[in-house]
Amino acid sequence: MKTLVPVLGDQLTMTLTSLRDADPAETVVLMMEVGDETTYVRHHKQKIAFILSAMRHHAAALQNAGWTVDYVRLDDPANSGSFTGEIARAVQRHAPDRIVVTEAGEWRVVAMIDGWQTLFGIPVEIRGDDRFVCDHAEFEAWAKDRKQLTMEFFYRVMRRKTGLLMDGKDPVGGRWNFDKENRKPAKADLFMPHPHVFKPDVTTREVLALVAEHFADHPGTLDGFGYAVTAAQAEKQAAYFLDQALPRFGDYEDAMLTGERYLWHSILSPYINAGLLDPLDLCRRAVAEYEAGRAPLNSVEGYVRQIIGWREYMRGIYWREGPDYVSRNFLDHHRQLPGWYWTGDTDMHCLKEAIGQTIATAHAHHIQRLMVTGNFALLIGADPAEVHRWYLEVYIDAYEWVELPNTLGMSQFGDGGLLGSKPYISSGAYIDRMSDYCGHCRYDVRKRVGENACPYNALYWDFLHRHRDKLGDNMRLRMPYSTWDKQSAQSRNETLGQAETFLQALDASGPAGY
Ligand code: FAD
Ligand code: DLZ
Ligand code: SF4
Repeated sequence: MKTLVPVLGDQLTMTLTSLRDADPAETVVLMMEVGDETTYVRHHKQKIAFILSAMRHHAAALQNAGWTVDYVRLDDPANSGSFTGEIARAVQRHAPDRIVVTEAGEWRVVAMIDGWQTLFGIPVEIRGDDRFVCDHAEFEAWAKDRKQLTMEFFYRVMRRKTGLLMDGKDPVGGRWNFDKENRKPAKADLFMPHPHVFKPDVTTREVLALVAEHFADHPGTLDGFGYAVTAAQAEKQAAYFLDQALPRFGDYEDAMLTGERYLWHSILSPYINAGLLDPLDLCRRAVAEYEAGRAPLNSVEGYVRQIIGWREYMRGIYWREGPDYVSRNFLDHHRQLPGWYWTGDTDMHCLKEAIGQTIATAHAHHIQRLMVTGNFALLIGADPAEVHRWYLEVYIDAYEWVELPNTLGMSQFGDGGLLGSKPYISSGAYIDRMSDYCGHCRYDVRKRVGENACPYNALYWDFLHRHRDKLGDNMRLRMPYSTWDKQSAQSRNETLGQAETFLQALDASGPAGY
């Protein structure tokens, strides 16, 4: 039976479920570079370059392994520009008896695939994606009937399921979570690891030229593009992380330093999410580092938790909450992001660093995303759907299934607290504690009012004041509300005035850059 197997840009895995029992002699693998995917948001130039180059390299790897691959390039004059249009053309070319596809990672693409059987009049088999530890039914079984979907409890289920860091029924080290040991600020260090920079080969250079020509108006720069684009290169970065960075990953997980983009993070998310690396294999190897005495438990547990905890949990939430999750706006926020979110051109040093490196590399680490750009967007009352679009555009690892719950849920409290019991907000004090940013800033992090007062400070109190009706009863915000209430009326008014002046100036600085 002749089978057409479409392989999407985040399915670059040799053992994909759609290919697993296929007969190479009876199968045509279809890979499609299409305008719809490159422009449904204005992806960062390096994100497009990474995905297209990795797709082209993966097609070559599949061919070397004996598969017949029909590859449609973006600049093919006959390219229809959409997955469905390309399936239609491929059905004409190959006259398959059926289509087999691994489920897509986005509601948008799921809806397209759901239409194919009727449209093309042949059976379409959609297979589960077992590159994840937890499937949809298992997440649903865990989540149903729970009032609060606490990640920590889900994580324990995943620890038991995978056996990672388990000593029989008990967690290794006697605790499930060693995060208390993971909140150290970092200092510049000569021995700090730096991720590999992979010199673009002929294929990547062709893609870089294509992206430069077709996506000149997208955010970011292509200068210095050095991401891995093959499974072998991604593996090289994985081995480097496990050897060089994992031992201090935990200690400095929340730290931020001027000019240091990566610290002890793995920089593996683009490869895991595109399918070039197996997340469970990485966890097993991290645990082996602990068992061999080469990495401490706080680091290894922290790493494992990010992958089988947070990553799986975010995916579960995305599929459980459905396609309209994107339009939730619990706090009724409608402000546009300032244009400098697309340039980094601001005098707030923390934001300049986080956005600057995002524009330069399409990457920022978790605390920059959560407590610098996310925190600021939440404090100013930015529209969560627009904030979601920004994160989906600018980060190389961003696909909606993982980006949306992180942004709209965790960072912007758009779902009213499904993922966290309180909003991730802070004044400048948190950023000062976890980074050296404030020492390089024209603003004074200790001041709440006045010309050079750190904007986060007044905005923080203004946020709490504005949302008292929705957040005032939140037990975890009792302390800050009580601190606010103890202020004199004059001091509170000065703070609110300071925030209002700042927000007016922000609005006057012009609309979003893109
Ligand atoms: P490390 O710090 O080395 O962490 C190890 C791994 O854990 C990562 O490679 C990643 O696979 C996983 N991980 C860690 N935290 C999370 C998380 N919260 N959710 C899912 N996986 C996690 N991650 C994405 O992969 N894609 C996104 O689009 C994305 N958007 C985000 C948006 C916001 C607002 C926030 C706050 C976080 C977002 N994250 C996203 C999570 C996290 O920031 C990135 O996974 C991480 O920065 C990737 O860099 P790294 O590989 O060096 O991670
Ligand atoms: C993100 C992306 C981009 C920029 N381009 C393509 C593409 O041209 N072809 C493709 O197959 N996939 C691309 N992707 C990834 C898809 O958007 C992703 O596979 C779907 O959203 C399903 O998760
Ligand atoms: Fe950011 Fe405020 Fe610190 Fe400046 S003073 S770096 S704006 S937190």
